[in-house]
Amino acid sequence: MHKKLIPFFIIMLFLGMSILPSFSTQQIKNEQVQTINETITFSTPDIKVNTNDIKSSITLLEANSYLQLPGKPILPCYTQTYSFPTKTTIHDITIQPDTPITTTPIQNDLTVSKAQLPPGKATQEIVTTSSLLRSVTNTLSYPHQWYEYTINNGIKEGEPSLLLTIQLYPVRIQETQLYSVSSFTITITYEEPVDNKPTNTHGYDLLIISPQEFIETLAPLVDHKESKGIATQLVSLQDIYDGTIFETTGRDEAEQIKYFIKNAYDTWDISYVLLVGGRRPGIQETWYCPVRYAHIFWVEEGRYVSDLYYADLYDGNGNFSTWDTDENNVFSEWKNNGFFLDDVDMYPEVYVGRLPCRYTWELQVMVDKIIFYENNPSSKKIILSGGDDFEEGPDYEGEVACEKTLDYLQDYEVERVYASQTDVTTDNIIDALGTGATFIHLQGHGSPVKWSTHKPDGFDEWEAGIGTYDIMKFSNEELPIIVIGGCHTAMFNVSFTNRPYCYGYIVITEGIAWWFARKIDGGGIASLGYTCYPTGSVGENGDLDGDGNNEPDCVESGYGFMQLEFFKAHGQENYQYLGECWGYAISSYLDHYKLPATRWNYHTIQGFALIGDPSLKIGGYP
Ligand SMILES: [Ca+2]
Ligand SMILES: [Ca+2]
Ligand SMILES: [Ca+2]
Ligand SMILES: [Ca+2]
Repeated sequence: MHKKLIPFFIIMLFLGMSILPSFSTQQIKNEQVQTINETITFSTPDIKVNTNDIKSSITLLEANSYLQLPGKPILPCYTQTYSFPTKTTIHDITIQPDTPITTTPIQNDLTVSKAQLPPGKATQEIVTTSSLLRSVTNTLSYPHQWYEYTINNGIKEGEPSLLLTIQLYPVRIQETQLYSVSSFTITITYEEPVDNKPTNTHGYDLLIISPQEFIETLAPLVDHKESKGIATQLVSLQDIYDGTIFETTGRDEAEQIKYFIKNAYDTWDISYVLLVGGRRPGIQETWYCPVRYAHIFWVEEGRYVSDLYYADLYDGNGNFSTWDTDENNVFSEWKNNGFFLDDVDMYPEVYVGRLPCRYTWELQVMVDKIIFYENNPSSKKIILSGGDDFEEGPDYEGEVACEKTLDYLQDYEVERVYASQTDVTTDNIIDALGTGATFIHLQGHGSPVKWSTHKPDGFDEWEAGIGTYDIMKFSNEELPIIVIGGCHTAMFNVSFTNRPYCYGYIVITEGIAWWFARKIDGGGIASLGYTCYPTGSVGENGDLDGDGNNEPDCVESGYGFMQLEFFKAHGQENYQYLGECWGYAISSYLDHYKLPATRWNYHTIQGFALIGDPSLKIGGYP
């Protein structure tokens, strides 16, 4: 559903004025109609003068979120997500900032937000112009509205849900005045569906989609999954394109696959989708199992692969989530110097992972590894490795994020390979790993072929880290799930002829996340990383994730937050299947950072990829 934004161009206009959503109110006489009525109150905002730079910053006691747009003042705001059973009809949403609006003069320029950049680029460009307060708010108030909201369809606590996220802006500025309100009244009128249960009789848990070449190799995996109680349906791409099972719908192969997944979700109530097949060898880009490119330009990156496309089946209107709402055949589009064109829901309904194999032998390795893994219970052990990722900020961000993992995995044995204590090298990580572990969490900088970090304050040099060819050295018996925090670490559209972001390092045919997962005799069982630039967060600008505990921003937003939500899903929320943890992380990130729409957060969400089996039982079956 499109966000309803109410722009205000002259701030005096809305003094005392009612704010009505831009859709019509219906006459409601149904007994099923329910109403949420809520008042959210705020203290008087505090304008603090920072003694070090004679700039002011604005704080608000109840804020649980911050508006941080580059070059503009950092403003406290408030986010809340309401969840309803899926197919709930929302009849009306009224969000009313209560009068009076208080006006306070701002004496100093405000601290402005720095440009959001990916890890590794975060130190290069910082906006410091002192007169920005006036320049951004000369004629328009900032932000331009008191609130915005978005309605999406996804999964909350295991149930298909309609998710309404409201972002309130109780503090706004114009020129040198601060405008604030002490409360908002929110009224939501909605109607839950009468019967929400799927009516299918032939349910499946796992759908495996594969080209014909790989079908035979997957047969033992289907048998194994069935033996563990995971009802599995294996379907060839040809069957999807030919309409053998469900009628073929869609403008191209990727959309036909997505419609098939939607039909399987509706009819069979599937939870997991395993896509089998990567890029075919060769100069031309062709795929064993097609991909969808998202087109949100950020930094120098104009497009990137997003398998989240296949997981986000429905939007907040209950319609098929096309990712191309302006219908120009460019998906998830936000050009370099243009507007945000496609309204993308992004909340997953199913959990999607991919084995981007090119050869039958690679797939055979993965099938054997998954069966071995699930039949052999794991230790409870984690390897953490990181260093100092950003030149600015007092923290060693990679180490801080790694340590935070232990908040969620409290009974785990831990081995640390931190740049502040030792050299971050493949050999040291292999020593720490020993015979194996449940997880490896690497947090730092990446490329399709390399992961590394820096020693504290040693930004001119790189630690040796792990390169693609170092993966040959791993000979562990127990197979960890590897979370590789860094840019492009899960890129799987690389080839001999397509090697962006590799900086002349090494000639490769496949990415580091996939090589880790499909290593023969050792390595991992699955990897998570990014198919594009995610955003990094550095420094300290408040309790960005709004959990009431102000921590360094590197664990509260950006890629650090995403990865930690993955660990939280398993360790704290008790999700047992790999794909559920991936989906939890994506959904939580969306709850916090879908609004306001920003290029860097959309990259981070759409790029976070699971290279592995989404139905994998973490730690194996007992
Ligand atoms: Ca489009
Ligand atoms: Ca969705
Ligand atoms: Ca926090
Ligand atoms: Ca913080």
